Order: sequence, then structure tokens, then C-alpha cells
Amino acid sequence: MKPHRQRDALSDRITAYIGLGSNLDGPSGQIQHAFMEMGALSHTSILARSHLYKSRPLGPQNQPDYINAVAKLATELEPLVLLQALRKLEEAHGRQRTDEGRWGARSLDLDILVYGDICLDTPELTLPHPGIHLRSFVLYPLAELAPTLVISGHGTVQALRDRCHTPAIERYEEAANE
Ligand code: A4P
Ligand code: MG
Repeated sequence: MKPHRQRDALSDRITAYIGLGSNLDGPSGQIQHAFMEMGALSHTSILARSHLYKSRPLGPQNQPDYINAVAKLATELEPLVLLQALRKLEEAHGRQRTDEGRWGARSLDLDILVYGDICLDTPELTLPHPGIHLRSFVLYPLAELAPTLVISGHGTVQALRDRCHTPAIERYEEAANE
């Protein structure tokens, strides 16, 4: 049986939240371009985008700081089709998985944080993304767009954000950093 999915009122579109991250090759530009490219995916539109945030890397410290953000999408793409489309965008941004090592520097990382109310646990796709409740760089931007969203088993995004302080994070102001 197909899992129940939260649909928006007017169409077959599902609301999904995507986490964007970059710490190579002009990170803020990578994120801004990825916002536009996600909005141009077939059967998909961007409903909202968060501000950009800057943080130290979680994991190996011998890499640049990250810029992160979150996008709210409305999409008709099935989860694995959406994942595939996001993979293609990462590749178009020059991401080289083979050079990275675990949690290494990357030009663009696109994670599906939440897809409607679907829960999945497969090697290819885990939904909601398993790290959401532990990461400031996901919770701060996600709380701008969906403070009352409940992450199954963990509580609301806003409550999680209020408890999560690692890695240390700050708003990234484009103009101040150009
Ligand atoms: N995968 C499973 N579930 C998902 C999902 N919900 N969304 C699979 C996207 N992918 C999902 O991903 C590894 C595998 O996870 C894929 O094969 C996919 O099918 P990847 O993008 O190849 O590698 P990754 O991103 O390095 O792996 P991972 O474990 O997902 O790492 P994270 O969670 O993305 O963390 N520090 C800061 N400050 N900011 C960051 O953005 N990011 C990371 C990477 C580490 N430290 C960071 C940041
Ligand atoms: Mg990833």
C-alpha cells in the first residue's frame, strides 16, 4: 500500500524541505544557484527559501567553513526521483564524491530533510533525514520556514533549534561578506 502523503490543497504536490550545504568554490554562490535550479526542476516549484548561515564543519576540521540554507519545495516527483534530480544538480556543480572522504569538503550537498509525512529507512534514502535534530546548520534555517513542523520522534523544529548549539552558527550576510 502506498504511504499516506501530505498533499497541498490545490494539487498533487507534496511539500518537501531540502537542506543545502557548500564549503568549496564560492559557497554562497553555489547555494544561490542551487535555489534557482531546484525551482526549475520539472513538476517542482520553490515555495520559500531561508537565509544563509555560516558554521564550522561538523566532522573533519581541516576544511573551510560551510554555508547552509533550506528550501521549501512543492513537488510532484516521487522521493527517489527527486533524490536523483538533486544528485544531478550536485554533479553539475562539480561535486566529486570520490575525492571527499566522509563528511569532507564539497561544492554542493543537497539532502532531502523531509518529504511530506513519509518515513523511509533504506540505504538509498532515509526520511526524515536522520541528522536533522542534531545539527544547528539544518535547524536554524529550517526553523525560519517551518517552526511548528514535527520531526517524528524528536519534536518541533523550533524546540529542537532552541536546544541545539553545535556547530556554532551565525547568519551569513551576503553584502557584508562581498
Ligand atoms: N541518503 C539517505 N537519505 C538521504 C536523504 N534524506 N537525502 C543517502 C539525501 N541523501 C540521502 O550522501 C550519502 C548517501 O546518503 C547517499 O548515497 C544518499 O543516497 P552523500 O550526499 O553522498 O554524502 P554526504 O552528504 O557526505 O553524507 P551524509 O552522511 O548524508 O552527510 P551529511 O549528513 O550530508 O553531512 N558541517 C557543516 N557545518 N555543514 C554541513 O552542511 N555537512 C556534512 C555532511 C558534514 N558536516 C557539515 C555539513
Ligand atoms: Mg548529502
